[in-house]
Formats: sequence, C-alpha cells, structure tokens
Amino acid sequence: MDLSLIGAPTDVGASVPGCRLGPGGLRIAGIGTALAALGHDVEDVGDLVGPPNPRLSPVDGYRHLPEVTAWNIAVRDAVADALHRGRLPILLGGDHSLAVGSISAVARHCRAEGRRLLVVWVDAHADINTATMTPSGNIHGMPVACLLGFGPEILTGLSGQVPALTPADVHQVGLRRVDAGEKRFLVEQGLSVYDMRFIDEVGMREALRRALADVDENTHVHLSLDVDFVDPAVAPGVGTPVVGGPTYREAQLCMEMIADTGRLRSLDVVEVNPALDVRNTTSTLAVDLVESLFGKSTLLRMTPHPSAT
Ligand code: DIR
Ligand code: MN
Ligand code: MN
Ligand code: MN
Repeated sequence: MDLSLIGAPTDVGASVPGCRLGPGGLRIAGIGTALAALGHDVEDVGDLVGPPNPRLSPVDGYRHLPEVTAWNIAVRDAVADALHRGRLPILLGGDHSLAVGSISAVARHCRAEGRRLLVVWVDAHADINTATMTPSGNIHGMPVACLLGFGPEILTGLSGQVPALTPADVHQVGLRRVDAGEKRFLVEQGLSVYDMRFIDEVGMREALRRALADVDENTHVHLSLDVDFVDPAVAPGVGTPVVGGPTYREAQLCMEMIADTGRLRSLDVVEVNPALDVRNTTSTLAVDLVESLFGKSTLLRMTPHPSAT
C-alpha cells in the first residue's frame, strides 16, 4: 500500500505536556523503515505547523480551543490531501483532539466516494466529553463528541457536514476510565463499547469480531489508536495512564484482526508522550502494533486468516 506519515507535534488538547514529541519518538522507533520493510511505499510528509501550547486555563469549558482548531484544520487538510492522492494517511500525534480533523477528512472522503466508514476507537477513555460535562476542559477528552456533532461548531463542522459520524459508525475498545457524564452519554447515544470488563469476561477476539462484523468490500476502516489503550506496564509513556489495560498480546490481537479485514484505510497513532517514557518503550510498542496492522505476522498466513471467520 501507499502510506503517508503525517506528523502533528502538539499537545494543545491535553493538560499534561509532552505528546508534542510523539512524531519524533515514533520516527526514532523506526515507524517509516518498519513499514517500508513490510513492502509498503512510505512517504513522510514531515511535521505540520501550528501554534505552540500556551498552557492556559479552560475558557467556557474548552482549553485552547483556538489552538486546537488551528491544528485540526492543518490535520484535516493534510489527511484529505493524502486520501485524494490515493494514499493511506497515518497521523502521528500529538494528542487525541487531532482525531477530529483526521476523521473529519476521512468522513468527507467516504461520503464523496460512497463508502461506508467504520471507526474503531481503541482507548482507555471514551473521549466523549462536552463542555458542560468535562472535568478538565481538555479537548483530547472530547473528539468522539465533536465527531458526533456535540461540541463547538468550528470543530463539529470540519468534515463539511454535522455530524461527521453517527454512533453506529463507531466501536470503542479497551475503555476503563469513563467520566460520570460520559457514562450517561454513551448510553444515550447508543455507542457500541467493548470495555475492559467485556474483554476480561468475553475476550479481545470476540470484541473485535463483533466490532468488525459488518465490514464488507465497501467499508473504509479507520483505526484511532490512543496508546493509553495498552496497559501502562507495557506503554508507560502516556499523559493519562490507567491501570488494567490490555496486555501486549491482547493489543496485538486487536491489530491483527483489524489487519485481517484488509479494509484499514486510515490510522491515527496518538498520545505517545516521550517526555514521560522510558527508553522510547511506548513509541517502540506503537511501531510493533502498526507493523501488525500493516501485515506483519508470526507465520505465513492467508488474509483473512481462516479462523477469523
Ligand atoms: C478525561 C481524560 N476523560 C478528560 N481523557 C483523556 O479529561 O476528559 N485522556 N482522553 O487521555
Ligand atoms: Mn483518547
Ligand atoms: Mn486515552
Ligand atoms: Mn456497526
């Protein structure tokens, strides 16, 4: 496949700084060479440019809304450009607020091409806060709400249509810290959520089997990978770690099952925080996961793997 790496070195959507260093950490961990070694054509468009992190308090429920907006417009346009050129965009974040711009570009692209979009959102958090529910004002806790049409117009409208997504388009996996308002809102909106309790009791395999059940030839799968999805024992370099996450192998199985669909067409890798990391462990883990997404497997195998059906 023809892949485009897009760096977005910012943490304006978070309150813990450091994920602005994510693109550098991921490149040093070898994301480009690893994908090229799997046989892909890899283009690195470099880092997008945007405003610095002013480290201010929230205003009307949003921290740094002008800065988050500027970064998201840059991300949307870069992702749209890659898709327009027939390439598969890989957003190197940066904080998770950037998924608003990334997925808005993908949603617009799918609308224009008549494709069905399915977003797999893997995260410790639901990221479905609104200005009135948020405990922090951090917009990286709000991208799902924005994409579903709940948020500031400047962000909800980035795809050219509000909402960019409907709840049926989103499947969340790995949740284990959901704020009180988010719990109600997830139910109200009817999102499909495979939380850690589900993964404990039923398993990662069944979570992904259900999340991917209606993927067909016309489906564009987008994976939004917040690295705090993985247990912090394995992925320590994140701003908001939550114990009790998937093991290395559970996370890999999730990636492998997405790869097996053959329909992954865009990706966000976000919330890698090298400033909090240990010897670039978290970027290295993220590269391992991305390798699985793009075809690395232990054994030679058919795609989809016969056991996946
Ligand atoms: C918390 C933390 N739910 C908030 N969110 C995220 O501030 O809204 N941390 N996404 O990564
Ligand atoms: Mn997130
Ligand atoms: Mn998270
Ligand atoms: Mn569905």
